[in-house]
Amino acid sequence: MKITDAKVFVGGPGKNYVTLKVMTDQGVYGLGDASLNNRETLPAAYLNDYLIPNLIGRDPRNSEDLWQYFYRGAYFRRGPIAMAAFGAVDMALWDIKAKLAGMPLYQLFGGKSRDGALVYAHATGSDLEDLMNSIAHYQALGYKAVRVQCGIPGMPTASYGVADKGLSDKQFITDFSGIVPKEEIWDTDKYMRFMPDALAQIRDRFGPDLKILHDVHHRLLPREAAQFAKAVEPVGLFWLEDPTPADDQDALKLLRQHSTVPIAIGEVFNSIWDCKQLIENELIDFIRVAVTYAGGITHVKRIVDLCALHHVRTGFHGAPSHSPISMAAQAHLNAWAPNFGIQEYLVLGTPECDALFPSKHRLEQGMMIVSDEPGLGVDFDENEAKQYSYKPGSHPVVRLEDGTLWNY
Ligand code: KDG
Ligand code: MG
Repeated sequence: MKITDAKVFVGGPGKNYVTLKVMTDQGVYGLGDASLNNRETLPAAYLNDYLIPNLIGRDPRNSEDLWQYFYRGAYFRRGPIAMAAFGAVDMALWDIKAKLAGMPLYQLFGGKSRDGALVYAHATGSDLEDLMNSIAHYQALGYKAVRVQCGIPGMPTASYGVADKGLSDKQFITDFSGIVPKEEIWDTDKYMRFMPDALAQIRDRFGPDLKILHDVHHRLLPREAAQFAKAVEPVGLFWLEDPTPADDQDALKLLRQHSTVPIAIGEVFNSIWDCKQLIENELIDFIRVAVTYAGGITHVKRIVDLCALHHVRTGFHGAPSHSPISMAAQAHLNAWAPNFGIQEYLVLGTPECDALFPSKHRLEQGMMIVSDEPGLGVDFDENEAKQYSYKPGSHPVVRLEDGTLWNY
């Protein structure tokens, strides 16, 4: 069996999805997602210029060897661009393998460990009342877990994860008004004064059963993060995400000495080497990697297995950056993983998105039900894709009030 061709498509409804389609001489094809948010043309170039020319003629069933070939074979390893490109190839090869087996992908990992996978939605409010309404909205839809992000009184611009009034949070991650990022202002003192009490009020309003998550988005220093975690301890968060910059694997030691709040980190990691120390030292409770930027199913499964040895559960990244292809790959991992925790899931199911990526994966009462179709269980309609093309966009850049650059 041989790979005969592979194509990359960039574009989508309101997003620049990077979709890979790998064709074989037996008519079976596989799909992959390399959508590196706001840097989409780069994994597309890596695929077109380096990986695809090296895929043609190879046996698609040897996904492990091909992964090693691209990773070890490239002298300059890792990094989000290369790992997103390998990730897309890897997803496509697993898709082909499971289609050849006539099985849903999770069967190749060891079958299902659960009927449905708990997901969380994003509630957002420009102020606390607005946020309470947003949480109530998701609860009414059946969600059992909600990430809560709130505008901070006195902060000159919106804080992380907060949509402008009237916009859903799907629309704020990428600003398509140009390639030069907008700038936002961050003030740690105002955040530290407001947010712990806001979280306590949310717990009081919604009671003990709602699973509440909060994302600090790397904005606190280690000592501040420890103080914050200690202050929110009585709220009983499901997790506190990215309290410190993710590059520093030692930063969480201080927090761990002061708080037992569950910590989730890793959406920006792209290799097992970025989280090995965090996992082995049991400094985190949830791993946030995604198949999209962390080398696909082969590499993420390796991370999940290491996590299982250290009581770390999965909480894969599922921001709207990812296309339904990587969300499908994660749905299969979630169905299998013995150490599954939760899945971030932002409803991608607009009619345009469903038309571009038809699939039978579905959400029921806040749980993701994996499709039983062979392969990843998601398709890609090339005719639909013709109406979309790449649009430049960016994340905001964050500064302190005095102009100092800060972490987005
Ligand atoms: O592209 C950046 C987003 O993926 C990120 O800001 C989303 O932090 C995020 C989350 O937890 O979903
Ligand atoms: Mg996050």
